[in-house]
Amino acid sequence: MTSTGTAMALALGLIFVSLAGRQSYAGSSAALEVGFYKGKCGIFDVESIVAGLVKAKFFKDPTIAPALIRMQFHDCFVSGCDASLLLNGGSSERFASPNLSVRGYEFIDEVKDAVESFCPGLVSCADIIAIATRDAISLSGGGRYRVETGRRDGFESLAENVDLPGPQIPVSESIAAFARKGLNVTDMVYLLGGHTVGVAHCFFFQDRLYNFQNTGRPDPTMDLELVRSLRSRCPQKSTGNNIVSLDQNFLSSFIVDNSFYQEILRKRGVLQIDQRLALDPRTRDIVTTIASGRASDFGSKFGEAMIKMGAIQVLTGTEGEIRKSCSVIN
Ligand code: HEM
Ligand SMILES: *[C@@H]1O[C@H](CO)[C@@H](O)[C@H](O)[C@H]1NC(C)=O
Ligand SMILES: CC(=O)N[C@H]1CO[C@H](CO)[C@@H](O)[C@@H]1O
Repeated sequence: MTSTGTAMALALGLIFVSLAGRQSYAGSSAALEVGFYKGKCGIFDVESIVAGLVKAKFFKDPTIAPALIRMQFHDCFVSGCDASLLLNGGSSERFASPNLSVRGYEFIDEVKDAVESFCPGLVSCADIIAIATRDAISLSGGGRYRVETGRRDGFESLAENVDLPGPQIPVSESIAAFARKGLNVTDMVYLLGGHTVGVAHCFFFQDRLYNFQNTGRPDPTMDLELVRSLRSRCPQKSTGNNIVSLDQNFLSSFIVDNSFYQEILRKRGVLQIDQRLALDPRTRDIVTTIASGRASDFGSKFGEAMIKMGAIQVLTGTEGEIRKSCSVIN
């Protein structure tokens, strides 16, 4: 935007605010804030309602944490954090191919139903994803960040809009993809630390195990022990539906910590992009720093990066809507 454009937008924003009073916001000029729902649901506290459900779910199934982390990433990277990922329908994001293994939809619906019963029409599905993800990360040992809220839900979900990076992406292209979302290289390296929990299907890395780039050999950047163990989980002629942990330190495959970075420095990254982070001159030093630091330092920096990712192209104020049910536009 030009400086005249900015001045114009600011001026219009001021006029709008002064006409409409403090209740309204001038479209996208409203920002997210910590505790947006505080005091808006009578005697109930929205974040506590969500927290209770996440906790109960987490103790039954800790894999809800990686499911939610990945869900927030996919939602935010495709047309902003507006819960468009949750929309049901033939050509929606939910059915775009890289998304097929995104999990946690039913859980978000469950949380939404609970929140609706306490305070109907108040809380967006996009905020439910953000709050629940923060809680799940905290339960997984990742530290508790001050999640921002005030998002509204989007109206559109089209499978064609999905251009998420694939696991074979070169670092330079990944940097560019994150830059398009306003995230820098450091943010990117921290966010890929999301791979400190969760799993990948063989399908996404099997090319590295047997005939890497038609060499007839495995990817030379992969530790041979790891090649052996991944081959046993992912036989050459299989459909690729088995899963393995993204963090190959088995003591911490469910813990949000910096061990993922230590693993990739040992050539034990499962996805090609993960391994490349430890090798590329643009990201190597950042990886080394995180790997050698204290796990709690990673926790707080990862939280900051999640907050930044959670603000990508959000709808606020009078934009978008508050869906009644997360899978359908009102
Ligand atoms: C260049 C960027 C990225 C690529 C290419 C990528 C790719 C992948 C792939 C291929 C999988 C395996 C999916 C499956 O087999 O079901 C995966 C899983 C996962 N990704 Fe990423 N990812 C990227 C960035 C991120 C970011 C930024 C986050 C979050 C901050 C994230 C969080 C996760 C999590 C938690 C899982 C495990 C999901 C589960 O266990 O259900 N990823 N990713
Ligand atoms: C990237 O962004 C973070 C957080 O906004 C900031 O602290 C950091 O200095 C930036 N790094 C670079 C290399 O620009
Ligand atoms: C194209 C693609 O990524 N498809 C995968 C999506 O997830 C399912 C279920 O995990 C895999 O079986 C597909 O191969």
